Amino acid sequence: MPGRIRNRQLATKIVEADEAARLIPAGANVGMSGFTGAGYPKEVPGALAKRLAEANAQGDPMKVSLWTGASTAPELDGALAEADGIELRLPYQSDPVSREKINSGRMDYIDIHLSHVAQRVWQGFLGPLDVAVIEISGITEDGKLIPSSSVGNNKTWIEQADRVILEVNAWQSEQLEGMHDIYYGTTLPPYRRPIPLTDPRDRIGVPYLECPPEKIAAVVETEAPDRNTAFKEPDGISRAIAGHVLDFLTSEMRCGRIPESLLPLQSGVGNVANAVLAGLREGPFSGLTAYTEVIQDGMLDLIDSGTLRMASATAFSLSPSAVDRFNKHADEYRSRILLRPQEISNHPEVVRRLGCLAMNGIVEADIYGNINSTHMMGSRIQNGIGGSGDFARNAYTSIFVTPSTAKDGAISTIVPMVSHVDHTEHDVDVIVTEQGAADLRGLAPRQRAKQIIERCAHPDFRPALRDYYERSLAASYGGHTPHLLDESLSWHRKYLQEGTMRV
Ligand code: 0RQ
Repeated sequence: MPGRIRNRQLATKIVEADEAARLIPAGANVGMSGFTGAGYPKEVPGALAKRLAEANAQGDPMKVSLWTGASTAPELDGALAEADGIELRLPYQSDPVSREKINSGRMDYIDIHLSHVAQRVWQGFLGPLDVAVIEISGITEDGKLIPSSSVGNNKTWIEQADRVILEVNAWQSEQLEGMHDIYYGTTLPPYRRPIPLTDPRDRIGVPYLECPPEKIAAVVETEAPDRNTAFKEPDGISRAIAGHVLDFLTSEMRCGRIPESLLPLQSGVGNVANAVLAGLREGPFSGLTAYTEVIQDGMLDLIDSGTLRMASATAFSLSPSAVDRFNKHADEYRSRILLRPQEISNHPEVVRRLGCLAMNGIVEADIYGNINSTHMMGSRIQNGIGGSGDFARNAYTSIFVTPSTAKDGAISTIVPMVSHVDHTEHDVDVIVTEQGAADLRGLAPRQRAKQIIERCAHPDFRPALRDYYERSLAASYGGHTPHLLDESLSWHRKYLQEGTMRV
């Protein structure tokens, strides 16, 4: 790994992953790097999982609590969950094995706004952080740490942990050096000052993570790639949703509410979000910027086409082909991409000041505009709220997107009452499905219900929604947000009992 560990003192701390994993005690709180499959440690988690599995097999159970930036990959979340080695997980995950353990009650999970994590740890609610395991792309001569393809909570983990294990990954482009902006100015009240960021392009920190050398207990070398799943080609439904979002943005621009360069974009992860980004290339927009969490393929395409001037995020989430493209041209992308700690990329103060346009996927919405982003049938968690709440509440305009049905049409994603609430009606401006867009701004609850049913619901479910709404108007206890409480969750109950919400 020539040139990656340029500091002599830290080069003496190189060990194998097994040895580093032995530094993590049973019951430890472990903060690992990683955000949406980028920049997570690749070697130590596997070695730790082996140790945990052996201890569990010998009847001497051993678990750790795992904190990250967001989701990681099968080699980290999957391996540790498979070994039954995670006591508590936070703040966001999307791993199928972890999901199964959480939903069967064998793993605790705290689903938390991504911008809140650092503060919660500083406040001490989660206990002390024993060990941090952080992937970096290199170490400078004077011991500064060059971050890799995500920043996430790494600054906080390094500051808070008793000891730090570094994984230096030579697979990551050397050209990442200089692409990061690590802000060391956040603090607890009453000492807080404004975050001096008024444009997504602003640099307010330094390009390196800092860590006192005596805290660094081990350095592990690796050359393993990030997870990198490919995106699906946008299907008809994603393209229709993207079309409605673009029509909405175009009309906002024509009304003079937003400029031709739009406002800084935030886009959630997934295929629909990627299709919306792809569609922006065809729209009448230019000189766009992004202030978001994740840079996915669609954003890179927008940079390549010259439509997007600059993107600020905390992580990449690229398909294998986009990673190749990025790694080949990282030098050119450096002037157009900035990666920041998630405390800053998702900071409510900054999101509000910049006036972001937020676009996020959902599980279901109800006829009054409340949103469930996380729980299937009210109880089974899918991923987590992630950063959607950080942006939705503080954005200039908050758009939520979803196909109007799920599970081959058996489920309506527009329901009388959501079975779990992540975003209240107060944080939801626009709901878009392949059927159309409901602009809820300035509307009272009964007006919203009509818009959502007529514009967003699938035609097969519209008559039943109208019927529910009409009967609620006649028989509800209150007329402001009419509901029939005996019936409001009956659509979910029907699905659980009969496998369909259809009448
Ligand atoms: O399940 O694959 O078993 O069929 O849910 O649904 O349509 O593939 O949707 O990948 O766009 O994810 C909300 C989960 C959508 C995501 C969610 C079933 C459906 C399928 C997945 P199957 P799709 P997507 C930035 C912002 C919260 C976090 C966030 C998410 C599976 O967007 O996690 O926004 N958002 N972060 O069949 C029952 C319904 C359903 C349903 C879909 N109503 N009831 N099942 N499904 N709707 C990123 C970060 O913060 C890191």
